[in-house]
Amino acid sequence: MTSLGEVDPDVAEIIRAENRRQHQKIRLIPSENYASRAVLEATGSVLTNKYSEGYARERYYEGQQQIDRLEELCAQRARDLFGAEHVNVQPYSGSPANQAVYVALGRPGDTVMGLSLAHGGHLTHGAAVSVSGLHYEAVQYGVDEATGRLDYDRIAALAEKHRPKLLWCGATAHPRIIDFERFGQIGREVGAVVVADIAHIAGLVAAGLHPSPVPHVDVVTTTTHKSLRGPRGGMVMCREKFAKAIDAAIFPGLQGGPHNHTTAAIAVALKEAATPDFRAYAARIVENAQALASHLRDRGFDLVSGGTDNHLLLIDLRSKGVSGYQMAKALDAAGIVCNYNLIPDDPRSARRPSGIRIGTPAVTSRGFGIEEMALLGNWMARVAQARADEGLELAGRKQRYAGVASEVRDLCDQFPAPGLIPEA
Ligand code: DSN
Repeated sequence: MTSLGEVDPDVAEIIRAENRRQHQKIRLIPSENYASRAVLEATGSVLTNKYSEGYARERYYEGQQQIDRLEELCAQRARDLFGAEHVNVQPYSGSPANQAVYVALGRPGDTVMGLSLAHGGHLTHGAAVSVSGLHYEAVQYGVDEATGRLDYDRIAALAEKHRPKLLWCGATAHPRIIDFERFGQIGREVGAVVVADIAHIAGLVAAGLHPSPVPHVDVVTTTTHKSLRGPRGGMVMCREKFAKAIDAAIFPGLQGGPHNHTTAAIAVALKEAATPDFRAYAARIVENAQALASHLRDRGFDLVSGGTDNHLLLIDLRSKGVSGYQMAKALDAAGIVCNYNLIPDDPRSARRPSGIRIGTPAVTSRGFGIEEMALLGNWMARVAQARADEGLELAGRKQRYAGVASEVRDLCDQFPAPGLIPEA
C-alpha cells in the first residue's frame, strides 16, 4: 500500500493543513460539523469503486451482493430513526434531493411556494436564481418584520390565493421551531403537496428535540452532514404513495449511480444518531446556542427574532457599526469561522449583507459547553469592537484579532474534535 503522502504530497499537505484549521479554529457555520472517524472511514472505503444504477435487486450492473445489503440497511435505519414510510438514500446532496421532489411531483410552470432566501429559506425553495425559481412559478413567503418569526395566518392566506402545487417549509437561516403540523394543515386546505426540508435540523428531529414533520407532511428532504453529523449526502423520505415517483425521479430521472461509499457512511451516521449519546449531544447543541444567544445579547448584539430555539443564530450587526462581511472576515482572522448572511428585509446586498449566521453543532461535537459559550460571546464582542473602532489602524486591528486567535487556539487544544487526526 502506498500512502497518500507518498503518491501525492501536494494533496496530502492540503488535507493536513485543513485538518489543522479544523482543529485550531472555532467553527460556527451552522451547516457544518465534525463527522466521526467511523463515518470518515466508511466514506474513504472501497465502496467508492462500485457502480450500482438502480435499486436493490433491480440494478443494471452485476456484482451488487454487498451494495444491495448496504442500501437496504441504510434505508431501514433511516425509516426507523425518522418513522418514515419510505426513504430514498441515493440523493447526492440536499439540492438534488429537492430537485427530485420537483421532478417527481411537479411540472415546470407549476406554482410552488417557499420561504424566500432573503428571509432564511433555501435556494431550492423557489429563489429566482435557481432552477426552482426559473422553471416554476415561485411564490415566496417571508418572516414577520417585527418578530422575525413565521406568520402562519399570512402563509395560509398566500397559499389560499396562489394554490401552489408544492408548498415548501424548512429553512437554512431561521432560528425558531417550525410548525410543520400547521404547514400540513395549510397544504391540505389548498390541495398542495407539503415538503419539509429539514437539512439543518435533521439531528434535532432525530433526537426528538424539534417536532418532526414526518407525521404531518407528504415529503421530507434532508442532507446528512449538518446536525445529523454524517457524510455529505441527501435523503428523501415520503409517504408510500409517493415512493415510486420519488425513486424514479432520483434514478433514472436525475442521477446515475449512487455513491455507495456515502451510503455506507450515512448508515453509520444513522446508527450513531439512534443512540442516547446522540440525543444528549443534540440537547447540548440547543443549550449552547441559547447560552451563546444570551451572552451575545448581554454584549449588545441584536439577534433576529430575539434568540433561538434550535442550533443557529442570525445576528443583525447594524447596531454594531460593521457589516456582516466585515465581521465574518474579522472573526476568521480571530480564529472564529462563520458566514455572512442576509437578515430579513436587509437593506444591503447578499454579497455585503448586514448579518452573520452562526451555529453550535460543530463546537458541541468537540465538547464545548456553557462555559465555552461565555468565552465565545466575549471574543465575538472584542472582534466587533476592534472592527468598528475607527481610531484603529489596520495593523492595530490585526493585532487585536491575533490576540483573540491565540486564546482561541489555546481553548481548541483542550477540545480535540472527533474525526480529526491529532498532529504529532
Ligand atoms: N449551504 C447550506 C447552508 O449552509 O445552510 C444550505 O444548503
